[in-house]
Amino acid sequence: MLSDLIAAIATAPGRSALSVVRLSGRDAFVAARRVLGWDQDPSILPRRAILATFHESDGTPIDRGLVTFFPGPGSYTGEDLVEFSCHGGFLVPGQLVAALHAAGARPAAPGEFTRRAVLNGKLDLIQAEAVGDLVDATTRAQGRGALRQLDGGLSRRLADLREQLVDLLALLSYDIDFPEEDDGPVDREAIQSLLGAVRAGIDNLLGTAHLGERVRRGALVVLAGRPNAGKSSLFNALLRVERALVTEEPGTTRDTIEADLDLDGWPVRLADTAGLRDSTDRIERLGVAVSRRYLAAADLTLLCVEAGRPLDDEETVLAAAGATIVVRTKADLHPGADGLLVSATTGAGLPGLVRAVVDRLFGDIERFADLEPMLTRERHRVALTDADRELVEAIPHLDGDGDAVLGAHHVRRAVAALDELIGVVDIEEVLGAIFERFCVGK
Ligand SMILES: Nc1nc2c(ncn2[C@@H]2O[C@H](COP(=O)(O)OP(=O)(O)OP(=O)(O)O)[C@@H](O)[C@H]2O)c(=O)[nH]1
Ligand SMILES: [Mg+2]
Repeated sequence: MLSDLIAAIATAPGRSALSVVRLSGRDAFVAARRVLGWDQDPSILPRRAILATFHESDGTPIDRGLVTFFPGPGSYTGEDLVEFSCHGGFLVPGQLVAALHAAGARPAAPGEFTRRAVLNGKLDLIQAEAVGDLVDATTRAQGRGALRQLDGGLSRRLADLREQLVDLLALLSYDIDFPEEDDGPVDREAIQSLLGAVRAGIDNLLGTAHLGERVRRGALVVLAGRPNAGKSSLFNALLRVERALVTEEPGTTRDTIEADLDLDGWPVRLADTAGLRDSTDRIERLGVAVSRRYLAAADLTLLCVEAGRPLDDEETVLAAAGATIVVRTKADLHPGADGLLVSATTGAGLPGLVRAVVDRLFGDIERFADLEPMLTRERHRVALTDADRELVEAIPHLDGDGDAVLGAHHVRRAVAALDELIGVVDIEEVLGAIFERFCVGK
């Protein structure tokens, strides 16, 4: 099915050597030919770049570049699609899009190309999300994860689970339709073990959600500790730029400062906080309250304590809390002290700290990733939790005395939850939520 014709610039705006403009939908080739000034179809070779001149509707040349025709369904969107490579910058791509609009296309909405790819079965929803994640990725780990998801690993795993549930439904309907069959009732143990297998599969996937979401969004690492402990200095050293103010005066940092950081290929959001102490200064007190909120939300806390100084009571409590690494700061001033020693001044110990942080946050991934594709979004987690809840509700109805009709009803709802997740049912609403965050031309 070909839908109305859309056009948009697919590359980022601004000065650049090249830019790509996409055109997709009904009569895409007709509109393209008008812009190319071709009266008729000079035997288009699918998926081959052709050197051509692009024109405004009055015939004025805009640029000379490459044009590639992708006849549907063998295109990204599944429709007839044309890609123009033109020179970048502010003028040419805009003129080219305007010419395509004059030739009958309308501006594409954000994510509309990928949305069409989903509607035409070229990608499922999980893969479409991965397209967005790959474009948004800033670290190697995020890129790897998105690519694996785009490759269909998670989709296949979910489709397997769905298929097992459909098998289960078939067994149940047989039981409902032919309860008195001579063969005897459907084997209850087979039903229970199939259900158990699906629940175990769901459980394994849910076990990956925590890390998958952490990789996609970046882990929140909070620098905390007493005033003057060297938090802001460490923040700057890790960022390799003087971002936060540093002074010898305790209580320098008031507002929490955040920065995205690529730690050895892993995504981290690093936060520098106000030093923890009871202060009479109103503004500093507000800052400390914010620090505590960050501490509560942290995936990992780096508790900064000057080397050689024993931990006080509050630090001892914080150090014992789950995800905390005690970092011994200003090591250059305290040679021979114990612990994870770092010096923001000399840079000593920083590589070891980075390794420790990455290992604590992401160390489990290698173990997981080989076994299961990972869930990367709350949407995935919620859908699988819903599916599992339905299966739990089905259990009491699936033994010999239960109501198989009711059991089947719950299993069907579990299938529906998976369908919505993969995107095989009426998904307009889900699509809307996913694609509104895409950029135009994707
Ligand atoms: N010699 C040495 N001095 C350091 C080091 N790190 C920080 N300092 C000094 O310690 C003082 C406090 O550093 P900050 O980074 O501002 O400490 P902070 O923990 O952010 O302090 P507040 O924002 O007040 O909570 C400054 O005078 C820094 O120059 C270090 O590794 N070595
Ligand atoms: Mg500070």
